[in-house]
Amino acid sequence: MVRIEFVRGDITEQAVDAVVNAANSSLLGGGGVDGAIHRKGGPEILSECRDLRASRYGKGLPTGQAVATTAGRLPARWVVHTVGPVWSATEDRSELLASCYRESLRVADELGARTVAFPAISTGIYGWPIEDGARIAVETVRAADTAVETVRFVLFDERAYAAFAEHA
Ligand code: AR6
Repeated sequence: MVRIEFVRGDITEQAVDAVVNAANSSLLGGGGVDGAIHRKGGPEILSECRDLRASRYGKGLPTGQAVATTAGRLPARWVVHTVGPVWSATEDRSELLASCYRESLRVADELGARTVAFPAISTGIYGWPIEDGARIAVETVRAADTAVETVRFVLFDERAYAAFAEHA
């Protein structure tokens, strides 16, 4: 079973095998976690993302899927980019959010990663309510069939930390 940790902090500072990026389909950067990862990781990550767009993902990375690059100047070895769903009050997109966690762990398994740090995917710019986002994140990771030994949820503020810690 995966060991789950909750910490308050910045995902770009995590010395783990892989950090997960809450990206968008373009893979070409944005704000929030995505902006921080590209800013601190440097241009190498973006260059690999451009290559992915030119090869496997001409139309962009679909929501709920994940793909890896190296991590440039970050302390981690790899970045796993995943695209969370935008929150909708009228449509249940929970399965797509769960898929982000599952697919990121599947990619981490392919890389041979043993420690993976996740942000609270979709709960920032994409507007997902933090309590629900936290529940889906923890339940999905707990149920995942993976060789990853430790998953660290890295929460940026106290409210997000409290929402995740509910599920400890
Ligand atoms: N470390 C950990 N968590 C963070 C950090 C950080 N450095 N920065 C923000 N958070 P978001 P999304 C928290 O907006 O909702 C981008 O433009 C934040 O408080 O990064 O999936 C992409 O390109 C929130 O709880 O991701 C997409 O267009 C959580 O991380 C879009 O935003 C996720 O917030 C993706 O939106």
